Amino acid sequence: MAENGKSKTEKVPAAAHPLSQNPTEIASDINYHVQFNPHFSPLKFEPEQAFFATAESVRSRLIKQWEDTFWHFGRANQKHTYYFSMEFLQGRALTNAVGNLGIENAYAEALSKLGHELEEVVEQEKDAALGNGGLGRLASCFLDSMATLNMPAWGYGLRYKYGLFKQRITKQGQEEVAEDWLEKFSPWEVVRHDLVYPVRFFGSVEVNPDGSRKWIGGEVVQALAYDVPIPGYKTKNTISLRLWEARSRAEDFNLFQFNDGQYESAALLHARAEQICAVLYPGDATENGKLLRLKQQFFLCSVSLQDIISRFKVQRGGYTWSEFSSKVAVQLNDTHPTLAIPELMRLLMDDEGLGWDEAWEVTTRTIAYTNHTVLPEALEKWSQPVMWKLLPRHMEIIEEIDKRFLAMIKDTRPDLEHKLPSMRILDHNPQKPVVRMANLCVVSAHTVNGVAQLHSDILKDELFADYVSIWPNKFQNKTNGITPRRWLRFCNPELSNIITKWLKTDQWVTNLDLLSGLRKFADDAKFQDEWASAKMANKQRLAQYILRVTGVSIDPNSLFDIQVKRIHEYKRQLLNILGAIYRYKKLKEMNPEQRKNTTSRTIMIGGKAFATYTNAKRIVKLVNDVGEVVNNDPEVNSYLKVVFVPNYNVSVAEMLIPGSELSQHISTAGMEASGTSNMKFALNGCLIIGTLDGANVEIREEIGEENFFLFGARADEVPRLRKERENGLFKPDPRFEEAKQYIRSGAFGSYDYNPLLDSLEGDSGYGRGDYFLVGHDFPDYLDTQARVDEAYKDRKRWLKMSILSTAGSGKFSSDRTIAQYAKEIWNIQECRVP
Ligand code: T68
Repeated sequence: MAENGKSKTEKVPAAAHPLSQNPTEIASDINYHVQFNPHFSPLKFEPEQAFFATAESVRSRLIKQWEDTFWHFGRANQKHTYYFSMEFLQGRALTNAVGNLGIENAYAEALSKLGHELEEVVEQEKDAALGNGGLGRLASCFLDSMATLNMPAWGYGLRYKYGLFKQRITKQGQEEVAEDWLEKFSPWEVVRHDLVYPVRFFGSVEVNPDGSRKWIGGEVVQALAYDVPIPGYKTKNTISLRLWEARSRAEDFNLFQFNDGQYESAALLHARAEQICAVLYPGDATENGKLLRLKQQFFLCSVSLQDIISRFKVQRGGYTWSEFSSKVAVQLNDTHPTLAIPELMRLLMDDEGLGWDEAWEVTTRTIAYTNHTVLPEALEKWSQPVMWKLLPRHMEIIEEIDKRFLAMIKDTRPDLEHKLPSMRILDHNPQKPVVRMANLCVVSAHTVNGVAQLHSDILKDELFADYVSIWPNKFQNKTNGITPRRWLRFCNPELSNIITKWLKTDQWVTNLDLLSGLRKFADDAKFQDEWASAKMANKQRLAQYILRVTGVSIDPNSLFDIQVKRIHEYKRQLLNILGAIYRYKKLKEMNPEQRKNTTSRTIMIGGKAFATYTNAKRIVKLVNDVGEVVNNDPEVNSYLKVVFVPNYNVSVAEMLIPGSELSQHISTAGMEASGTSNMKFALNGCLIIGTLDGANVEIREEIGEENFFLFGARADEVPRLRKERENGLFKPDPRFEEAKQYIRSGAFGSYDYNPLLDSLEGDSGYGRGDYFLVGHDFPDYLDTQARVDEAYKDRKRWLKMSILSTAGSGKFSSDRTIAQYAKEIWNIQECRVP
């Protein structure tokens, strides 16, 4: 490989690989992989076999341009960005790869010559679900944009064996099943056997005679690199997602014990190493779980930094450490990789011999931090005793950073001294001494950013307000974005073709602002008809999918109303389902004539609940129970269906979003940092009902307020409304009481929903009384839904709103986001492979 500039392959030309666009030659290449690179017994050539052979054929095409990118980046020796993330939610790769390479049609034709259909073959791929939700998917969209914009950048993550669990719905509600995405193998990754680094845990700190310090002993595991190619769209640039796997060494296997019949203890170190990358986000309710999670975080940080430093050192012409930050930018995706800060300090001081000041200068100029949440329970705090045990040298360094921060405040900002208890990195609360990771990031990073304007404002005005007065220029906003390739061009070819036809160019795929050119056709009857027929085709496809996975038949002529995201009380799926329950009750009370005047709706809700989050799991159960009753009620089921879409993931999203007409982004204002599915829905011509929260605010600005169904309290009203509720001053709307009472009456079965309903009234895990203000926003929500029903009856008006949603979505391309990070945070330039 070209990594250290010493590869032999540069001189010796590789055998020419047929990079042909000719379907017959591609078919023979696929056949070659079936025959000479077999993974299955020779007689089968089912869609699954076709998938693996096709993916290998595509990967071998990518290898050349991938290697060219390595070489080119190495030679250019420009500054690189490394995106550190515990999560990458890649989804499937085949459609994206052939689409980005522009060989979709050739591969489709080649497969048909072999008796297969590309659409069926791509369905065989398992989603790479190495992430939970928005944060992980954002990282994957960013990689696509970095590659497409020819940025010298790549991603670092972990190669979890089990990604996010598979969700099964049973009579009891959600059941989690391990998702083995590597069960067969991943055809995309390339293992780099030459890239192995040691990572240490536990042990102790030794003081050398010269006073310098060294971390010794403990447990050492090996980190091995697996690279996944990330092709850019219509460019040769193909960057890497480098995923690390933890391994033990052969000598860690105790042969003596094994021969003595002690099989488990013989393999103890092997088993411990394997645990590190066994699962994404292991439950951290137990001490063991916490320790494992911390080990994962440190493992990612330590090995990635070692890898970066070793590359920095071999870069042509020698190096000086003061240059490091002009060659390397590290972006921390939330606080999960915060340990990169003390680890970089340690590597520089203990291994490279730099003094504190020099190491601090290098570290703080290199690292930047993105915050993705203001929810107090999601701001990571690690127990000091656990950290001392696992990472004794890092705790010394963190203590020193904390000490110097205190001294700096005392010296230069005595006015802030009384704020120190909350601003410090170390919280020495005797009951529970912790390290506050967000504070460590804010103190150490050169830039801190939020992910939507409102969120960044809240960071500056509330969460990090005290730091702003010290470092006013440290804080920025970078509104999230989504890749238009996956989220429109490839998932919605029908609409994409119409857009290209009317704009007379497909340049919008890399310049999404061009979509604004659709505005002038918003009233054009012919354009509207084409737009509507694309939507209808997608709705029909979605209806077939829903029938297949749930057994529920839904009417493509009804309004398709979708809410899909992780299940969380702040995202308020409960508000949605209470609205559905109210709608059902009213339909029941109407006579048949009255019902005929209503707008038929299909409400689809999907998402996974964290395995130990009880209220979220109750919400999943409630949606399913309501669906069971409503969908089987012959009196009303042609006017309302309620469907829980099981196992929501990236590929399910690619099916749902193109067929959506209304989507719900209804979090309590101030709580959703940004949201990114709101952008995906709007881009696909779906109207939004939503609160003034996260990126909804900017979406509404871009598409026009008349095209957005706004309701609910504003973020600045929330604290006062919460106080009112706590003090018992809130008077609920009778419709809210009616909906809750209907559940209590047993209309949806005998499951005890009282604890869930109590969270809307009495005490809950979040304090007294409806912390998420479902009751407060309910009447406005119902009234706004009534406006939606009216708007849907006016086909022309609805289509116009839909067109204007797409036309106004240009800003939400992750290409725009990445270009801003590159210019305003990383200071990196394009590096295009010729
Ligand atoms: C999301 N955060 C925000 N966190 O909730 C969302 N994983 O508003 C935003 O659009 C998105 O980030 C991208 O910025 C998450 O998805 C996690 O998944 C998470 C939280 C804690 C630990 C692990």
